[in-house]
This record gives sequence, structure tokens and C-alpha cells, in this order.
Amino acid sequence: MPRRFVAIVIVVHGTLTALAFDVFSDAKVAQQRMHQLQLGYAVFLNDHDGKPPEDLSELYPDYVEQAVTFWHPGDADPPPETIDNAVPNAPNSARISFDWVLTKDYVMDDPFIADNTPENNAGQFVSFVTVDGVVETDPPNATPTPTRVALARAHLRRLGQAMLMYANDNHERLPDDLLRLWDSGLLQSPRSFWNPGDADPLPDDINNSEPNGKDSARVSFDFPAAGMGLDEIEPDTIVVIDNTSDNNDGYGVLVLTGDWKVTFVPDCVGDVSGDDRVGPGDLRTLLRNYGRRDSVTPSDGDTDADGDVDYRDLVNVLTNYGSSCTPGPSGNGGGVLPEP
Ligand SMILES: [Ca+2]
Ligand SMILES: [Ca+2]
Ligand SMILES: [Ca+2]
Ligand SMILES: [Ca+2]
Repeated sequence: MPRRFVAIVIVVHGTLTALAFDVFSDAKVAQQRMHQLQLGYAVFLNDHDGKPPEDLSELYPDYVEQAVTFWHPGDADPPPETIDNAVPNAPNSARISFDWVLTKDYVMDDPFIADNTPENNAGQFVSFVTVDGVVETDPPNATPTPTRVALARAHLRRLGQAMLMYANDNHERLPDDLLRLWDSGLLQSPRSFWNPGDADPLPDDINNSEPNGKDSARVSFDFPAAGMGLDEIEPDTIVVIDNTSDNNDGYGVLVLTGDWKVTFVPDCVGDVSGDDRVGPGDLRTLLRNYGRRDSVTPSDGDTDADGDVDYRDLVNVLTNYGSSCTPGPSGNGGGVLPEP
């Protein structure tokens, strides 16, 4: 390749990377603002006996203090100076950048606030916040934050909440199949059944429970506690689990346990590089990223996949330093298990 051409490619690539960075950082600000708006709306409902505002501009300024909170920094419309209407994209509107999906019969995984156009994000995607406060994008995985594993954790927690609601209506027993959470209408978004790190695509619908099947309630997760009574479930009972560590780049599985918390169980505790050994390379990577909390993954040294590289990760590497993990009979059981 001629040298001049290489230089041009590098400049163009650099410009594209800078543009992508602007889009992501604007989207992140917008996602935080959507959260603030959702919170303001919730406080409004609480102050008005559950009666929603007649016009969303009523949220300003008592429930959402700053007009700019209603605005996406990537929106071509100028930022509002006050909020006095709720006409989509109108100046000083509560809907200048975001749509509010206000219905009477919310389910927890329904969208609540969304970008009113992908143009807010250079035409590439739409962000939305669900009723239960999870940030998603359409198409999925369009932004680095939240990470795939953070979303998978949120989806597992949501499956747990839906299960408890199901049990409440069904003699204190969990459903005999994840599919019941869909059929009963407790969940209405196929995303809830999916780990965004799964190579299987996001289901369009949920209509079966074949492991890894198309449109399956078990596209990503197994449900070992199917049909159990709540009284049989111990805090360490495995309720729902990734059906393969490949859902998390081969680093381990996420588990929803009977205390209704989600934990990451690594295949090989402290292995950052993915070679089933813990050694100098793993420590180097971890130290390079130490203190980061932004879209880190196990390959950056976030050994417990909780979204940061901190002393817990360092302890995981140091306590297993020099050891190697041999895959167990299941193919994903290392010799070492994490501290609870
Ligand atoms: Ca707009
Ligand atoms: Ca799968
Ligand atoms: Ca390693
Ligand atoms: Ca961590």
C-alpha cells in the first residue's frame, strides 16, 4: 500500500473513531437524563395519588429542575430554555428529544422513555429506558454502556421478579417453564429472556422453550428451579443460569440464586486473558485498567464482571496467581470457585 494512502486511511479512521466517541458520549448523557425524567415522573405520581400529569411540561420545574434534562445533546433542535409545552420537537418542549410511552397497563420490561428519533444518535440507534429502569438500545448492544454483562444481570434480576409475581398468583410455586412468564403477560419484551452476549440473536417473539432455539424463552438461560415451591428455595439455590459461558465471552456464567441476587461465576477465577492460567499477563492487564468503571469486561481485568476493575479483582488474581484451571466435567468448572 503506498504510504500516502496509509496516512489517509489513518486520518479517516481517526475521524470516524472521534465521531463514534461523540455519539456514544452524547447517548450516555441522554440515557442519564432519561433516568432523571423517569424519577421526576415517579415522584410526581407519588405526590398526586398516582394521577399522571395532564401535560408533561407540568414536571418542570418542581419535579425536573432543569429544562436541559429534557434534551438529548445530539438533537439538532436547540436546547430548551424553559419547558412550556409537550409537542414533539417543538422549542421548549418536554418532548423536544424524547418520546414518553405512557400507558395504563405497564409491564416492567415495557419502554417508558425513548429517543424520538435515531437522528439524536447520528441515525444509528435509539436508546430507551424501561419501566423498571433498564437502559437498552435498538438495535441491541449499540452503545458500550451498559455493557452486555450489565444488561444480562438486569434481565436475570427481572426474570426473578417476574417469577416471584407469578408465584404470588400460583400457590407460591415458581412456573414450570420460563415460557409461562411470557404467556402470563408478566413480561412482554423478548429481551428479558436474552443475554446480550449470546451469539443467538435477540428473539422477535417468545413462543417455545427449546434451549438456544429461535424465539425461545431459553434462548440464553436454563431454569433449574422450574416448578419449585418458594419454601423449597434456599439462598444458594440456582434459580436461573446462563446455559453456556460463551454468553459472556467464555469467561463464566451469570447465576440468579435463591436470594434473588445475580452473581458471576468465572470458569477460571483471576484469568483475564482467557488461557485458563493466572499469571503475569493477567496482572499486567488488570493493573493497566485498575480503577476503571466504564464499560469494562472480564478481558480488561473485571474478573467478577460487576462493571469495575477494583481490589476484589486484584484479590482474585493474586490469590490464584501461578495456578491453572482445568475444565471440569461440565466443561465450565474451574478448580477454584469465587468467595461468596
Ligand atoms: Ca428533537
Ligand atoms: Ca444461546
Ligand atoms: Ca491468563
Ligand atoms: Ca470487578
